[in-house]
Amino acid sequence: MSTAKLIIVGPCKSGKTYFANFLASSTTASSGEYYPTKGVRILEFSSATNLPQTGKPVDCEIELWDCSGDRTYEACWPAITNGAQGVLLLYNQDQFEAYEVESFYKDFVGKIGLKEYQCLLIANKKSSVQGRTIPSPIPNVKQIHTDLGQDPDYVRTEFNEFLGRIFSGIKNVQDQEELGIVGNTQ
Ligand SMILES: Nc1nc2c(ncn2[C@@H]2O[C@H](COP(=O)(O)OP(=O)(O)O)[C@@H](O)[C@H]2O)c(=O)[nH]1
Ligand SMILES: [Mg+2]
Repeated sequence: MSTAKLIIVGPCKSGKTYFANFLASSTTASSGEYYPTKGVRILEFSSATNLPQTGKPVDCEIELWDCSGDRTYEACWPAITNGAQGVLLLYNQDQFEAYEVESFYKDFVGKIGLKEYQCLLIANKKSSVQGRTIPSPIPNVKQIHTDLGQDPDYVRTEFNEFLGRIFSGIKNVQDQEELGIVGNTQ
């Protein structure tokens, strides 16, 4: 069983906690009330994916850190990002500022040296209005347009593909380390 630490972050009230709950349990319930996340909340769940190159199935254990986008908690961000292997950067496609998304990218992806493939941009929609296609605020980073009410299966499929890319990256690093150890002992 492989394990990964992922973070979900983005502007406040975009639907991160709702989205995280869906990923962790595949059920969603909204009372209509907004309960801001205080700092961070960690969800643990398992999932299955396939490695992109080989198609090899992988059972994975996910630690999903649902991080508040409120800058009040900014001092905690280095502790939250420490050791993360992937970031879901979620924003509300009906109400967002591109500079805010860029700034989360810098703080959560750039600062800890993650590669572009380790981030998934999620242009989320939680209202019943017609969806739009938004150009990615961060070039070279994959973006998906989501509406959990309309197409939860699409979200699950894209998330599993993201996991495949993350676990493939983790495996490559492990293989390199093992080669290094073997190389050093010869
Ligand atoms: N019906 C519905 N409500 C949503 C959806 N996403 C978020 N909400 C509601 O919008 C509010 C803010 O969502 P939340 O996930 O707490 O935002 P966060 O601050 O980004 O974590 C909450 O009242 C949620 O229940 C959605 O896809 N459908
Ligand atoms: Mg939240």
